[in-house]
Parts: sequence; C-alpha cells; structure tokens
Amino acid sequence: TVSHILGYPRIGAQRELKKATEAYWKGACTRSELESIGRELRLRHWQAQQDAGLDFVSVGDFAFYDQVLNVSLALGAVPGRFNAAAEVVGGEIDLDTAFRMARGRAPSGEPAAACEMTKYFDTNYHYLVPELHDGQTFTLASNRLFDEVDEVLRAGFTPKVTLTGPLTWLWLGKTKGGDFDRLTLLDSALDVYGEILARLATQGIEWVQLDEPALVQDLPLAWQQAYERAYHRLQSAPLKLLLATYFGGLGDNLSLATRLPVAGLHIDAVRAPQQVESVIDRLGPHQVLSVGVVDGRNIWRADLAALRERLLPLKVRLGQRLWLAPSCSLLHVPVDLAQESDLDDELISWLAFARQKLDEVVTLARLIDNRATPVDEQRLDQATRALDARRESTRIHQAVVSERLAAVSPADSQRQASYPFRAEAQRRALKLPLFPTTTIGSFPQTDEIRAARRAFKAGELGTADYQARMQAEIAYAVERQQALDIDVPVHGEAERNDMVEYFGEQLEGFAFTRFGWVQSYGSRCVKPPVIFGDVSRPTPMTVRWSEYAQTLTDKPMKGMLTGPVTILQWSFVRDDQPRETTCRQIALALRDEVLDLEKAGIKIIQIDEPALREGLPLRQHEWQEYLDWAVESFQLSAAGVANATQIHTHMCYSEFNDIIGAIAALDADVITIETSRSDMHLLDAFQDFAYPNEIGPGVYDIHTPNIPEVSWMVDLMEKALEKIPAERLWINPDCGLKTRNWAEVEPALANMVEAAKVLRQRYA
Ligand code: THG
Ligand code: ZN
Repeated sequence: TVSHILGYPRIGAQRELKKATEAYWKGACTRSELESIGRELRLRHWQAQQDAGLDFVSVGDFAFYDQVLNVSLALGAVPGRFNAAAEVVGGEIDLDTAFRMARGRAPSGEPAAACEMTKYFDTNYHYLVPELHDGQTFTLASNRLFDEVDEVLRAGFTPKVTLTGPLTWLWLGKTKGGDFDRLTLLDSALDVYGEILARLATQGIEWVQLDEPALVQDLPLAWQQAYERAYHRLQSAPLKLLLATYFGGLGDNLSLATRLPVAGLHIDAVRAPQQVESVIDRLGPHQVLSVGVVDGRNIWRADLAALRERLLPLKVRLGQRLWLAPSCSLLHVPVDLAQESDLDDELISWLAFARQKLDEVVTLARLIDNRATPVDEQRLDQATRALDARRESTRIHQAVVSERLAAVSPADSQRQASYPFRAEAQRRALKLPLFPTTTIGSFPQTDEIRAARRAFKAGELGTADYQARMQAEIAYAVERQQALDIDVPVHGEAERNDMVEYFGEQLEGFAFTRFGWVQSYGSRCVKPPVIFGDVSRPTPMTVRWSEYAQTLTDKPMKGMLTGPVTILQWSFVRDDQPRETTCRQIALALRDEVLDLEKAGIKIIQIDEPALREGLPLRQHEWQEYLDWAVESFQLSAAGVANATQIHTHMCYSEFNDIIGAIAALDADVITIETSRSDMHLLDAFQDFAYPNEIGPGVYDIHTPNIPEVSWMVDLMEKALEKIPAERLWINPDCGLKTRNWAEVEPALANMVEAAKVLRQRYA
C-alpha cells in the first residue's frame, strides 16, 4: 500500500521560515541567505518523509508566502501595479515581486494596494486571492517548481509533485475591473497547466497531485461541466494525475469526480467517512484511490486499530490501487510534538502533530499489508492504550459542566428586554454623544511588550514585575485615549499574546503548547490551544485588567472578550463530542466572565466574533444548523447582563450578506465591522435587512500604515448615513490596532475623533 502525504508544513519546527523571511524584509539577511534557508527546510522535510517510510516525498508544497500565490506566479497572473511591463512578457517572476503583491508595494517602493487575503475554505490559513481580468491570458512565468524538482531529484528522493488544480485556482480568484465569467479564462490557464505537466514529465516526474477541494463545495452546473472539460484536456499529459479533494465529502460531485479521466483520486475519509464505499463502487478498474484517514486538520492521535479494521476490506477490494494519506495537507497542524517538553506525558500520548502523522500513515499501510515491523506493532499498541486512557480519563468529563449545560433554558440566551428598551436604559447610564467614538480593543503590541512577556514566560521577570509592566502599558493607552478624547476607551490588551491563546491559557479543559505554531498567512503564525476536556472558568480572566483601567478614567471602559465561536474556531477541538457542545461550554465560561466584569463596574462589554462567518460549513444545506448553535452560544455568553449594560461585538474578514440574519439574531447592542475598504458597501446588507441595533462601520483600514484624512472619514460616514440613521451609528477603525505602532495610531485616531466632531455639528 502506497503511503504519502498531500503536503507538509513549511514554516519549520522553530519557525525558521518566518524568521528568515522577516529578516529579509528588514534587510537583515540577503536574498541568497533566504533562499538557502528555504532549501534547508525543504531538504529537512523531505528527509523526515523518507525517514518515516513514505513512498513519496511531497514537492511543490513549499512557498515563501503562499502556495496559491505560487500558482498565480507560475501562470504569470501578476497585477500590473506590481510589475514593470517588461517583466510580464515571458520573464521569470521574481520573489521580490511576490512579496510586493503580498505586502502592497509597487516596484518603485511606493505603497500599492496589496492583493486581498482570504481564508482557505474553512481553515484559519489565508491565501492571496488571484486577481482575474476579462480576456486575461496566462503564460508560464516561474521556474521555481522545476528548480525544486531538480533539487529533490539531485538529493535522491522519490517525489510526487503537488499543485493547486486549475479549477480550484479559478474558484479562489476574484474578478477585477467588472464582473465576468471566470470560466472564460480556463482554456488559457489549461494551456499553462499543460505546459507545466509536460515539463515535469521531462524531468522524470511520474505523479502530480492536483488539489481540487472546490469539489467538496456546492458547484454551479457550469463549473461541474468545466471539470469534465479541463480534466479531459489534461488527460493528454504524459504523467499520472492524482486529483485531491479534501475538507469534506464530494456529495453531489461524487459521480463527477469519479468520472474524470485521472489516474488517481484522493478523498477525505475523516470528515466524510461514509463516502468511501460509494467512491469505490464508481472507481475505474485502473484508478488508484488515496484514502485520507489521518486527520490533517486536528492534532489527535489516530486510532490505528480501528482504522486497520476499516481499511482491511478496502485493501481486499482495491489491492495495489489503495493508497493511504492524511485527509489533507499537514499545513494546518503544528510541526513536531517531540518539542513539547512542557506538556504532561498523558496529554502528549493523546496527540500527533505533522511529524507524528507521517508515522501513523506509514504504520497503517504496513499493518494492512501484513508487513508490520516490531515498531509498527508497538505504535499500534501505544495508540490503543492512549486512546483507551483518553476515553476513560477523569480529566475530560466534569460533572458540574455537563449538569450546568443540561440546566440551560431558552431564557438564558435572551436579554431581559428587547433592544429599544435596552437602548433607552443605556442612554441614561452611559450618556454618550451622537456618533460615539471607540476602538476595536487592541493597541500596539510593541517590541517592549513582547520582550516583557518572553522574559516573564522564561522566568526572568517575576509576576509582580510583569503585572506592573502591563499596568504601565494600560495606563499609557488609557492616557493616550483621554488625550484623544475617545468616548469609549479600551485598556489596549497589552497583557494578551493572542485573542484566543490568551483565553485558552486560563480556561479549564484547554491545553496550550510551546511550539505548536501553524501558519496563518505569509510569515504570520498562530498557536491554537488544544481543547481536550469539558470547559470551565476557574477564576476571572480579564477582570483585574479592565477594573484597573476603569480606575484611570471617568469614561465607560469597554471590557474585551473573545466570543465562544471564535475561541472554538481558532482552537484544536476535541473530537469526542459535537462541536456545538464544546461551543456551549465555552459560552457558559464566558458568561461568568461577562457577569464578573459587570459586577466590577464595567458597563460596556465587547464579545468579538470575527470567526462567525468562517465557521460556516462548506455546504449550504448545513448552514442553518450551524448558525443556530453558533448564535445561541453567543447569546448564552452575553445575555446574562442587565438592560443598562451594553454588549458590543466585532466582526471582520467577512461578507455579511450570507449571515446577516444570524448577525441580527446575536442581538448585540452594538456591532463594529470592517467596511472601509468596501466604501461602506458592506453596509448594504445591514440596510436591506433593516438591521435594528447600533453599528460602527470601520472608517479606516488598519492594515496599512496610511493616516486617514478627516474629510475622507466624514465622507465615508455620510455614505453610511444614507443607510443607517445617525442615532445608531458609531465611529471606529476597521479592526484592532495591535499590528500598528503608536506613531501611526495617534494621528489616525485624532483625525477620526475630529471627523466625529464635524459630523456631530452637522447632525446635532
Ligand atoms: N488570532 C488567531 N487567529 C487569527 C487571528 C488572530 N486568524 C485570523 C487573523 N487573526 C489572522 N491574523 C493574524 C495577525 C497577526 C498574527 C497572526 C495572525 C501575528 N502572529 C505573531 C507572529 O507570527 O509573529 C505571533 C507571535 C506572538 O504571538 O507573539 O502577529 O488574531 N488565533
Ligand atoms: Zn477585526
């Protein structure tokens, strides 16, 4: 049985790629030093795959920024603003051009609008959105992939090449300069894909994996037909194609996918175990089936014994045509569990990161082939014992948590009064002006703050000293906001590393790793906590900081929390109970925090839910069920407060149209949203829906260092006023300010407050 993977994390166990890339951007290392770190990482990762005993190593999964961007470069799809015209015609697209696309710089070094970034399907990984123009044609414009193939062959490995497939690449792209049918670009893209495949064949490549996860989504008929057309054309390529689908089941695309003239098909048997039999029933007599059985989206150890039982009958049916793999690329899990010396042994025994998942796939293949080594037998045995222990562990189930959840009644997720009554009570309690100004919560995470946290975690800075340092940062942020005359100040979140990790560190039922980094976009990584057991809140998490901040001002200090759906979405979630149960547990823990904040005199509490939209299932027929429990969870966390306490929420990276009904059902008193880049068009959904509560449409984009002008923000608010009445509008930036510095933040906020004052005069 052939064992392989769909891709490996490229950041490196010590985030070497992140560090090298950022050093290169700062001018602290040369281009050739950066390239050599890239080479080292590729070699190390291929070696790990070969050492584990996989039949192929994966080539093409490496990227300095993003693998979808790599395909755009290979096709020459570089927007004109990033490229001197001479480079576009025929020439090799330079790595610096790729970085400019990602980071928003013209060749001159002047700012240019960066390529948009969006979540890759339902993951927390962001890809750079291909920009597609009507009538665009493509030409092969990068040799990087071929160079990496030379590299892997020279090093003596047996490679399989991986590449985002042509339809998924187009599916992920966005039309620019007027709407048109993206499929009109397919033929030209296929010309280049054909050329790439032919080149790979001359290099001696036998297998190319084309990633087509778009096949697990609802596809319009024209796209389904385009799949047939595309893969019939690619069929003439002189090598074998493995069509890779993942993140869900093929559903209504199942017979389409099994009809395509490819040598092999990969399917996700973790998220969609039920599809395996029907796929086999339809498979051509010579087609390979790669079954993704090891979870590429989560960190739990695989149940090797159970998988062996499931796979043995498949082996009988398919013989040599059965391949084994993780469900998807291992990009979405941390690199190596072996580094986690701080986690307790029991928990470690329940987990597998990317490096460990290689072993799981190989062992499974040998087990079902009856060629298990003593090492395989030992792994099988260890897995069974660890899983038994996990099932019976007293650390997982807490009677108080399940009893409390069982006792939840519908009234718990309803505020005492409806919005109009609450708004009146809040007006009396808060006495805010028309167009109140606020920020989304975080202020600059300076190098000094990060250094203090590192020193504290390393034991070099004592608790009292660390707290004093953070209090000083909070005092500074509050003082700046006082000087700026912001109506609803925040404490600035100096004490938080990440808006999810910070809560994970303090909640019961969560574990956090030291090196469990996962790439989020480009050089940026996140360290998702692991939810292994019932969730509860042993002690208040944020109250002391908010309470302290409130002592520094007479204005109402806004308390800041991350919502239950976002904590769920950005963590590794236990697989032994439904996600909705875990979400409700988190919601109840947050409810306690909300009530404690209220008790401590905090009158405004924000519960962020930026991940509400991305949690939507990939298939539309599953949306409503998800939205029901997601909305209820938010309400459970928020609804315990008095009418006069104002609940805010914040969302970003979202198209709101799909979920506007759910957003309204959250019944937050105020929602702040990212809108400035869309020229307030995102507000249309709120207007069309007649959204009843208050809204703070972001008036400037915090992702660039540019200082927004007063008149520009006033104009944007005038547009908002065409859609939402003045009494229900707030003024705030698009998102948190943690990635900016104070030199940018102060003038920007000063202008924002000035804009609010102009508007108050006009509309008083
Ligand atoms: N937290 C988590 N997931 C997220 C975001 C988040 N997903 C979506 C979005 N925000 C992604 N954006 C970012 C922005 C910045 C960083 C990561 C994701 C970032 N990371 C540091 C880095 O890589 O240098 C991490 C270092 C540290 O924590 O000290 O800056 O906000 N969970
Ligand atoms: Zn945001």
